[in-house]
Amino acid sequence: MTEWKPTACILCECNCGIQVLVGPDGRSFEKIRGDKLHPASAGYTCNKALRLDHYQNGRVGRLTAPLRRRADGEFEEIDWDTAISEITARLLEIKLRHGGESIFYYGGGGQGNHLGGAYAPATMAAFGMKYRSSALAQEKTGDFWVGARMFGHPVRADVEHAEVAFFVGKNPYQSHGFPRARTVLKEIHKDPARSMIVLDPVRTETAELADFHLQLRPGTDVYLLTAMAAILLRDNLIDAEWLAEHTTGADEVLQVLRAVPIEKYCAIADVDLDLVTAATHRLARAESVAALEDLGVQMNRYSTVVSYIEKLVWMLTGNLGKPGAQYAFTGLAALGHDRGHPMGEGPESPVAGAPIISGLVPCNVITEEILTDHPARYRAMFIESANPVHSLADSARMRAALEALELVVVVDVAMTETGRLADYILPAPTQFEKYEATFFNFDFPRNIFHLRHPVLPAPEGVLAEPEIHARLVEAAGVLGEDDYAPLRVALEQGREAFAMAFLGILADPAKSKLVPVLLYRTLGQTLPDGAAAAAMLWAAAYNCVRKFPQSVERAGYGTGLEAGERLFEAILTGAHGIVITEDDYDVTWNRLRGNKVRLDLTDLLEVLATLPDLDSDPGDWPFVLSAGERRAFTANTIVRDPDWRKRDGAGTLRMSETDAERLGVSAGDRVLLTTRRGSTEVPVEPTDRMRPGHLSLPNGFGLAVDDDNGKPVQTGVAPNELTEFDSRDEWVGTPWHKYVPARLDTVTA
Ligand SMILES: Nc1nc2c(c(=O)[nH]1)N[C@H]1C(S)=C(S)[C@@H](COP(=O)(O)OP(=O)(O)OC[C@H]3O[C@@H](n4cnc5c(=O)[nH]c(N)nc54)[C@H](O)[C@@H]3O)O[C@H]1N2
Ligand SMILES: Nc1nc2c(c(=O)[nH]1)N[C@H]1C(S)=C(S)[C@@H](COP(=O)(O)OP(=O)(O)OC[C@H]3O[C@@H](n4cnc5c(=O)[nH]c(N)nc54)[C@H](O)[C@@H]3O)O[C@H]1N2
Ligand code: SF4
Ligand SMILES: [Mo]
Repeated sequence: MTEWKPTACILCECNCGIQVLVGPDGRSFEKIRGDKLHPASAGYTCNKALRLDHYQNGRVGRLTAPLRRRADGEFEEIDWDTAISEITARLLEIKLRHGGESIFYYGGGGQGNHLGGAYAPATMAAFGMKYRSSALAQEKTGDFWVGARMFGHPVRADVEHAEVAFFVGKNPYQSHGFPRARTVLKEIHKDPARSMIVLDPVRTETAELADFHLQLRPGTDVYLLTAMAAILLRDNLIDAEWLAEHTTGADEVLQVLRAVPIEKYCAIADVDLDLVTAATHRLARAESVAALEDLGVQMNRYSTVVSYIEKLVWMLTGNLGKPGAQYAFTGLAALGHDRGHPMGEGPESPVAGAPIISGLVPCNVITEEILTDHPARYRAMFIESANPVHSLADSARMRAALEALELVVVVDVAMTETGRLADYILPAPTQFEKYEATFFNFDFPRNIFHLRHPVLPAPEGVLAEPEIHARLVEAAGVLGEDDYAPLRVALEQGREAFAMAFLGILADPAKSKLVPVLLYRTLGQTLPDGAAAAAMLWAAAYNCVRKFPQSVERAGYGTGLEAGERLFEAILTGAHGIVITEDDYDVTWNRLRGNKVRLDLTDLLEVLATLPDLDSDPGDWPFVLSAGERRAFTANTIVRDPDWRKRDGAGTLRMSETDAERLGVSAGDRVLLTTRRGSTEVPVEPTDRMRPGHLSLPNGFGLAVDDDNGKPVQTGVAPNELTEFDSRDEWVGTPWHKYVPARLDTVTA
């Protein structure tokens, strides 16, 4: 029992490799350390990984039997056969009456678990489900859409090798987003030849390490970034030759930038013109700039337009396809890929007619798709590994929407805010009790993948997601032994024969969507150590070889059919994570549409050309609330046990010292925080890091967990009790959680 086992931290998209020492009780993590053998994190972890025992063994409301909600609202335990057959019957019945497209799929994985969600498309196909979404459609779809139109392939920033790191509404010291973030930030800070530029209204831990902190007025990034782009043009810092070689549409962009009132825009953003100029010149002088934008702008005014102008700033300075700049990455899944349809020409949601980006319905329109008489409204929801009642805008409205549905099925490890409203909850093993992986693999030039092996046995009564999907698909009557038999016969002759038989299935449109379960029930059964859930990765490995043959070859897997098998074998056995592809920086150009970048997105340029003066009268709402900040002890709602936090256990409202003084409150005092949507009491934390007029609440708080007497106790404020579903991006519908108009009142004790 006392041996270090490799796995990964599941609390953010970095998924740092860790090793755990399981205690003599066979279930607790006695010790956790960074895994030096992990190819990306190389032993690094942040403070959070070391407290993962609270996810595994804490007071979380763990579920170990399927639950069915009774008419009186209480849950009762049922056995798996009953759960699967009842859910199947009800889904089929809804399909018969309203069509499978009235069953909406949500989720499919949080920060550490995407393998189960990879099997969900089979369930969707079995019941005719058509529409889906996930948390990506409340943060990243604007970025994906703009990226798809400009590049035709998702790109990422090589912060590690950049001369200048440029962070726009991102605090990597807390939120990470690239490997070994804190180490890399400190390296840049210490190196006089490198610089860091940060756009953030808050003096974050990252801003403190920066050479240029542009501490702008919240929600004004579009002005500041447009001014920066205009300064590039005004001061002759644009490499016209490079643009002519690698891009189209530069002239249209430059024409708009020529007319920008630079001084006025800096004044609107409330940042000193000289500082903006100096930062822009530093960026333009650099050999390489790596830019990361995140929620500070993606959940804020002009979000999609900001995603565009942010990319123009580093494109106009030639920062693509070279070390330390942006690159087009490989991967086992097409995460972040979008077709880049012009607005109105792509797929749309059935009721609201909202654009579907990267296959995802905007999260903020989900309630509109349900709370209506429209005949095409969603009637049921299948929610896997997500907590939308807590994580999506306007929790009260989300609860009303779930209650209006005929059927809600939730797959989770614990009782959650969303689970409480489900008709059925199906319990899954934790991420340390099963094979698991994520598709957040964006590394470059060596991209990695980590199939984590279970480090603990699963308790009786839970079923891993791939098994749940297989049972549902079989119960729906679309797959059975007759379908598996020929594949099993082929398997006996070897993988090559299996690959051939499998290709035959892909040619049959009715069966091709059921591939995940077909693989799971055939190839999966032959994989060692119960690794059936890895079966999908066999197809993913082959797909990776097909899409990136040279990159896979360079990583040492050879070519053709053999490369697919060798890559899959390496994934299966590489318990510490492995390198899947190796590139050179030039390859980015080959991956772009037409090998060029399109700079002129005319619809978005039009917005940049006609930015209004900022409205200055805040009316009843003198504060801007940033609802959902990443802090030292936040991790979405993955760790439910409140005791996991070593600090900030209450989840304070941060505010400027000036505002605190004016209100007459000091640290720990409670105030009444009011938005258009709701009111709540919260303790304050005055700090000189905040601008006057700006407030910040942490994310991931407000979860209710039973205390020792079985009484649910809520810790902190659930941010989305305060947010509105219709406060959102004009283009792709992402929420403006970082720009919530708010008011504060003192409360008398
Ligand atoms: N500790 C921790 N790390 C996490 C997570 C977690 O829950 N906890 N969650 C993970 C997930 S799912 C995600 S998506 C990422 C998100 O990672 P980030 O986007 O980095 O996290 P946030 O703290 O939400 O927002 C980033 C910054 O935006 C700033 N901001 C607010 N308003 C504005 C504005 O008007 N303009 C600008 N320029 N900035 C503004 C905030 O002050 C904040 O510092 O973090 C991941 N990592
Ligand atoms: N106001 C506001 N709202 C926000 C944000 C914000 O900044 N402000 N941030 C948003 C962002 S960027 C994101 S990404 C979302 C995240 O929100 P969600 O996508 O809802 O994801 P999580 O909070 O990570 O919840 C994951 C769920 O998975 C469960 N789980 C854990 N392990 C497993 C497993 O192995 N199997 C299964 N089936 N379930 C498991 C957990 O118990 C939890 O219920 O929140 C968003 N909401
Ligand atoms: S929370 Fe920290 S340790 Fe865990 S994956 Fe993210 S950066 Fe790594
Ligand atoms: Mo996120």
